[in-house]
Amino acid sequence: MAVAIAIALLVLGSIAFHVLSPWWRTPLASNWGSIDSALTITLWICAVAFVALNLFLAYALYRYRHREGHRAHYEPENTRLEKRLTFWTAIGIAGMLAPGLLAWNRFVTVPKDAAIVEATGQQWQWSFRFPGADGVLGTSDVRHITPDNPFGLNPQDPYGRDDKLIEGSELHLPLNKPVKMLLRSKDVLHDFYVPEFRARMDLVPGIITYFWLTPTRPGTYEVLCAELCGVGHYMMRGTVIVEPEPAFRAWLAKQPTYAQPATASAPASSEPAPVQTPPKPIAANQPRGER
Ligand SMILES: [Cu+2]
Repeated sequence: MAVAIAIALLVLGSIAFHVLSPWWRTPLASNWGSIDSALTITLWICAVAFVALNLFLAYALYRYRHREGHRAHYEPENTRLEKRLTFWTAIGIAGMLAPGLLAWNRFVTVPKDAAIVEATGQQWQWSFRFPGADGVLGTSDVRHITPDNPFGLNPQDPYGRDDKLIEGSELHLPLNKPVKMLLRSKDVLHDFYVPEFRARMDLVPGIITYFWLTPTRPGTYEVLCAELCGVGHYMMRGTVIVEPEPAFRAWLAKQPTYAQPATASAPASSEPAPVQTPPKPIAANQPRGER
């Protein structure tokens, strides 16, 4: 009886926590309302299953408790019950998968007029690149990375000459304009995640992954790395500022290009770019206790 009451209280407590919890989704700042819908549908299906199954469990514990003179009867198979359980489980799982598949299909189908931005991850900071006037990003490869060429742009590729390079981890995006995010990693797996955009994607060394979004709310949002990528993972953060297009254009015009780096006129021993100082590079697979 105590267990049945505990299970019932667990259900009531979970519902109360859901209603009273301050931990809600941040206000949506992109076009990905369909991802919110998929999350909400999944939550409701799981909630109905959780409440119904646990209350049934509590009821069965009480109803079929041990009593003198009562004897359980043996029923190892019940085809009708199994068919009904299989049917409703299939409906529930299909209901959770279908909205996600629809949202995913749109997520990777980039509109033709989308602008291009590249985000590069490394232990443990973000950098960004925009194509220049030609609208094409130059090719890049980790083999080209040197202290003078941290983005690893191909020096022979004319398309890369006018690329805008943003080494600090502050990205600006124009409001209400679709943008295709290309994602590249220099070292290990990272994950580009802006909670307000709902959108996220892994950065995988050796390939370029992508998704697209349209920012719909001006503001300043945090870029997080959502993939455990080593001891400095927690501080691999950036900022994305969504602003009207004229302000964005003005900001972009001030950014250095590959052919004309910002530090070209500064003394050679100038301070490094004002990015967060990461802890000493330590291999991602090094045990945590070693530090
Ligand atoms: Cu990371």
